[in-house]
Amino acid sequence: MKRWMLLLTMVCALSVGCMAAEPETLAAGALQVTASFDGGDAKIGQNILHITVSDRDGAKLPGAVVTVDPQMPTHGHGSSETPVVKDGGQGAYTASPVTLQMQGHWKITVTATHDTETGATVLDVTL
Ligand SMILES: [Cu+2]
Repeated sequence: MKRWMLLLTMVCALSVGCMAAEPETLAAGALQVTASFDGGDAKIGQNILHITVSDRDGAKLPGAVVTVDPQMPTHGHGSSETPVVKDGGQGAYTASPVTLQMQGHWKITVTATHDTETGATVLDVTL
């Protein structure tokens, strides 16, 4: 498990995506989860989140259970709406509405579960 995470970190460091300005990070877990806001940037109000889920070998993974949990850590509350996640097939998922109802710092945790494996990514957004 530890060796896998080290490998993941190395792969991540070598890829262009991780060096881009996108607020995207890989968190621990066997599944690889990416998430990006429709149109590039999050805005106050309702957003759409595009999510991909891959297995540890990078193969796209449909049929995962994906949840999106937006929280404001400094305010101690979450979103005013619960995002609905749709499986678009071939490892692509869409969450809507991802409602960020006020200015400030949001942490949006995207978690995927497939059989016994999980993976997550956390988006840091300041509006
Ligand atoms: Cu708040």
